[in-house]
Amino acid sequence: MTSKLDSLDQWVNDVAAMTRPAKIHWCDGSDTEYRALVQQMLQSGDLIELNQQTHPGCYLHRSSPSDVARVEHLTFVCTKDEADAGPNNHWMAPAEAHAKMDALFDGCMEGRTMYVIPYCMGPIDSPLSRCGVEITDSPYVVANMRTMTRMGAPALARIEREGRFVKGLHSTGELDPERRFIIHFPEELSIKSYGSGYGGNALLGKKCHALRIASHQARSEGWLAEHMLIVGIENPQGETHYVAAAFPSACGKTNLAMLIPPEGYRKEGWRVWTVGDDICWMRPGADGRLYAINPEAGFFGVAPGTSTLSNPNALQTISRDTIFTNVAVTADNQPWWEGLPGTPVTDWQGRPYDPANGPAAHPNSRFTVSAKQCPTWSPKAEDAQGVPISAIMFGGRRPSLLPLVMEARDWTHGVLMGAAMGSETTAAATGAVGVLRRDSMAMKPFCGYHYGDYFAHWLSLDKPGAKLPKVFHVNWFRKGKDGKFLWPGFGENLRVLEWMIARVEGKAGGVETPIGTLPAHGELKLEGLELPRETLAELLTVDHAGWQTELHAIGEYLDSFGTRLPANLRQEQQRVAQALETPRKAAAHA
Ligand code: GTP
Ligand code: SPV
Ligand code: MN
Repeated sequence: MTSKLDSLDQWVNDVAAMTRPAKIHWCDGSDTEYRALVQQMLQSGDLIELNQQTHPGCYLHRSSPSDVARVEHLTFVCTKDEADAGPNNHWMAPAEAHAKMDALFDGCMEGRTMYVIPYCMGPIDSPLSRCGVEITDSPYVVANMRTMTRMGAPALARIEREGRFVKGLHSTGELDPERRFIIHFPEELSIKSYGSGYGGNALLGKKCHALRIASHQARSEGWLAEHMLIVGIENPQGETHYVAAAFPSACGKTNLAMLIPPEGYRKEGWRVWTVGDDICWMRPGADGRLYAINPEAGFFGVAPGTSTLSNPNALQTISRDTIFTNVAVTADNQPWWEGLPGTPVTDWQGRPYDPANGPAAHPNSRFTVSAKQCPTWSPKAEDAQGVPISAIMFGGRRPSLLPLVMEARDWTHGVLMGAAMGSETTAAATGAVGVLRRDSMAMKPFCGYHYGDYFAHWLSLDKPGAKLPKVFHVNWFRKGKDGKFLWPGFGENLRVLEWMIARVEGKAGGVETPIGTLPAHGELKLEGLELPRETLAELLTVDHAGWQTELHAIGEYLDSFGTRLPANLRQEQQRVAQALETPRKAAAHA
């Protein structure tokens, strides 16, 4: 009998014949292997040792200054039929894309080591997990994949059992932005990435596999692969509700996943459990509820802004055994970024720090760390069955109009809320920052197929027997006339989550408005928070005229998906638009 690994061996041989490495290394994921890789990278300068007294096991990596974020304009989804990729993706014909990439890969590993990384996305024994193999010439990628996935021998054993895995081929190449492509072949379960060593472009298990390829697979298999955090909220009675939240890149997923309750809540006995901070795979269980796993094993989190005030859990998590990418360094060789006390002496490019050159740490500088080091890491995060999801939240950076929180009246309305999501762009991708764009379900850069089909897939989960989560939309980023955030955010967001959970449990009445249900007067607990009455009123106001304009824009946006847009989603948009035309009490808190 031929082994299921034959196809893997065959592929590895084919890739080696094309890239012509000096050596092939099969990664086993062991500590010995990791230590050897680190030593090698310290010697080559790929890693710089940080202060081992204050930050044991911590290293700094400086990427090429032109390679600091995902490159959405160079990211392609190559389906046989162009229409299947949708207007939300860049497309190339598969044959053309293979030819283009193989020309770049030709001989690209000469004189170097080719690493073969078997990995599992999700707990190794979970039926919801999926495996892949990444081939790369970057030891930095290997070190990061070891932290971000279950890499090595157990994954290889599962691949041998299942025979099916996602093939990812990566080479750092010359780091020339003109010769950089991140290419997906969802129908072949394969990825080719050339010319970038950065995060989402190069750690192929993450956005390429766990979102673009997985979303495509999930559609045909009846599940969801989403750009969502997963957090457990335990009340003083010891009951835990799990919530999944889709916020666009650099919009607060890591922060919410590691939330520290305000003092009053802590005294009452509320606790928060981190299950995931970036990606969520969900599937309907036998009881009709959605069960979720975090396919990742680590965090690749935004460094700037991470502080004892904003995210003490993250700060504690990254106090040891962490790889920092593109942060600044202090005089005593500690990692530094904007938001931390102290002063930097060296910026992210290794130059003496000069404010005239911009921030000391790159705005998209990141830390890579094992999730196990997080003080609030949930034991349920390793549960093969996943956690049941009680509520789904959507949210983005909306400086105006969008209230602090609103609840969808049913699943269809919730899908509309997700589809209509907008947010100001951030430094997580190259391009302009602070521009409002639609980012449906926070998946604009990650949905591996036509958004119209994706919305239809979401709607299709609402079938007899389904016990779907309640859907909410939140906005932590509403600004006042002075340009400052109206809502304090961070730990205080638990107040909003408590209301949501009360709604799930049928313990809060809410106020119905045309755009959804908002907290009724007094339902948001604000004890211990100095929030002026007028600010709260502003956060919970429904501006009818503004919303009419918004609904019109949402309608136009939905129409851009053409005939694949599900008719009932457009009808839902019309229902809300019509409800807004009926004069009503303008504000929940008037
Ligand atoms: P990716 O890893 O890029 O997918 O992003 P993420 O969603 O995990 O981003 P993260 O949590 O690291 O977001 C960081 C940014 O959001 C920082 O600029 C934070 O200051 C800001 N942020 C997070 N939570 C809040 C909040 O409640 N209020 C406000 N105003 N800002 C917040
Ligand atoms: C994001 O940009 O949403 C990230 C970072 O989480 S990356 O892995 O680079 O995609
Ligand atoms: Mn992300």
